[in-house]
Amino acid sequence: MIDERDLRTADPKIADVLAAERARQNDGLELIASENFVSRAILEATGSVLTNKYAEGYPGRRYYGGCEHVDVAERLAIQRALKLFGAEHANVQAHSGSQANMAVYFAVLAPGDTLMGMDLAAGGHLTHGHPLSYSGRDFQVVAYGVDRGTERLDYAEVARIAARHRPKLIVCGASAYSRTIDFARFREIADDCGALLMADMAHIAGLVAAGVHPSPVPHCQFVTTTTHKTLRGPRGGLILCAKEHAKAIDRAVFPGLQGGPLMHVIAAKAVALREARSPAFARYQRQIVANAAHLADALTRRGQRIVSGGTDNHLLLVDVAAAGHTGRLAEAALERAGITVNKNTIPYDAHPPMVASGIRLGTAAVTTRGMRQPEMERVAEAIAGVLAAPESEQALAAIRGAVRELCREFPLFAA
Ligand code: DSN
Repeated sequence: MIDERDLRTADPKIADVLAAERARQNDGLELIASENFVSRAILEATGSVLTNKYAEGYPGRRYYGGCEHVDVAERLAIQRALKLFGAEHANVQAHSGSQANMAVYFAVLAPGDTLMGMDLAAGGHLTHGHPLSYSGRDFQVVAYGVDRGTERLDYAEVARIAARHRPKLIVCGASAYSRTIDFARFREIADDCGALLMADMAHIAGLVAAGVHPSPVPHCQFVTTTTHKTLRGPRGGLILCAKEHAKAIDRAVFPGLQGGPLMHVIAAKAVALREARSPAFARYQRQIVANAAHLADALTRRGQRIVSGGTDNHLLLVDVAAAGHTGRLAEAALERAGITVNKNTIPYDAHPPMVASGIRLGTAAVTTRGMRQPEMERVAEAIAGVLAAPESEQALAAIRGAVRELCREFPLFAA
């Protein structure tokens, strides 16, 4: 028989970690743009007996016996992903967004081929060709950024770079870009230079599912995403592609990159993909965007400079260097006030990423708690207060109190 003791009895130290993290999440303002809080149903699936099961292969074609139940979960996850995003093929096994991206590269590129992606410093992602990631090591990388004046994508410049370097694959999508991405325009650019197109929609997948951001699916041969950001599912990856690439993608994931899929996570992905079809989820996504717009506006009214002047999606970048700070200092001071953000480079940043001139704020997690525009006003007041006195322990303690009060009005967990 299995050890039936609960975690508190079996391993008090780890139980303490869970309890402390639960309290941190409940009492603090979570503004990290890539984080969210999953439903109880998703937590239940993630912490389930499905973690015990090996299922290498795909539904109906496994290398292990006893897969009849996990097959149902994986098939449901696939069907729901296809329906939600209107795609032709879905692979739900990628353990993460990074591995989803890797699978696409391995499916269509050979070492030394040219990959074009958005520069990390301009808002892209490590896996879009950064030299410290596999994507920058195995391929010839060409990067595009944003326009210095508008701090937005300059599609004419992207087209010029693509025409000059003729990449085999262009990656669009970003980790710190607050404006709508024109996927149709990217497809024209890719077609003109003979490239395939991949969108990494990890940040905006929930918005896309709800029709709040244009979908990359009709325009891209490949779309990758994580499932845990605005999509509000378990931590994991997902790949959508055109039928003609289905076999290559499935082979790249397994046996190319991964062994056994995480069936408990796949079951939780299925739950999340079902939740994402509900009218409540669409309302939630609209509120995320309204909250981000309000937060950008409220911070601007309090003298902060927002990169590109605002936001169209769930995130915004605040240029804290404009007020004489570094992102590192701002992140640490906000943390002391109970507000979790991450320092982030801004376009053409003079500082390296570990220092950075900006902070990135996202509204997906606070919107899950039920916060709306009036609360964004209070959040902006708290952030502006911290940035006005980042080294005053007294000011930070007072703001910490106000943050705790706000969070207690919007509890995350039932008592
Ligand atoms: N680490 C994620 C983010 O914070 O944007 C991207 O993978």
